Amino acid sequence: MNRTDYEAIIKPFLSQKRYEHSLCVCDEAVRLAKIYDANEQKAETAGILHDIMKDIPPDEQLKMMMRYHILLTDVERSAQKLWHAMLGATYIENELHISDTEILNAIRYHTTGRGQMTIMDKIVFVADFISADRDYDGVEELRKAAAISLDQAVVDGLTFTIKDLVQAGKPIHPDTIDAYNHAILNLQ
Ligand code: DGI
Ligand code: FE
Ligand code: FE
Ligand code: FE
Repeated sequence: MNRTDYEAIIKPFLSQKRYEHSLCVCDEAVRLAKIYDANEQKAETAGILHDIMKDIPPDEQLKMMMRYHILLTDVERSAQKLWHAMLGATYIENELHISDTEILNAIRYHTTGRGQMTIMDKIVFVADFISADRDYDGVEELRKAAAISLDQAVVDGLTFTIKDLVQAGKPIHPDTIDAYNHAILNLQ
């Protein structure tokens, strides 16, 4: 399957806006893969598919996760925004028959990150932050960071997310903390 096939697969699942976001993340992931010497084809596939489950209503996402026997921790159950990443990776493995663990993990961890992130994890994580459709305070700084150091951009993205979550009084997933600690220690 190629990019055109995946575009047709995700289209019915997503709003126009989310569809365009997915294409932008795909483009950005391929661009980063070129700069940082990673597998461009895998970056393309992971980028385009990363949010495939994002627009499924939460109650339906829960039902699907039960069907796939995905068990949720208390933090995961409370953080609905994490579901589409866990479910997305499982859906892609089971229904699209993608078995490449680099692609599956990059999708699985695109929202939280994780300790010991692979180059593909980092590429999709950062591409999701700096894709052309993104327009938040600080995005230009993050784009500049990503042009210089992928690891710095991962730290900056995680810092952004963690600050936001703390400010909003929301729980922080252990993978997010683990990702932050590993990424910070990596820089030093
Ligand atoms: O799906 P996207 O909107 O493109 O982006 P995403 O999958 O990175 O989701 C971002 C959201 O996920 C944002 O609202 C913050 C939330 N999030 C990320 N890490 C954590 C988290 N929420 C909780 N509760 N805990 C986390 O560790
Ligand atoms: Fe997402
Ligand atoms: Fe660890
Ligand atoms: Fe996204």
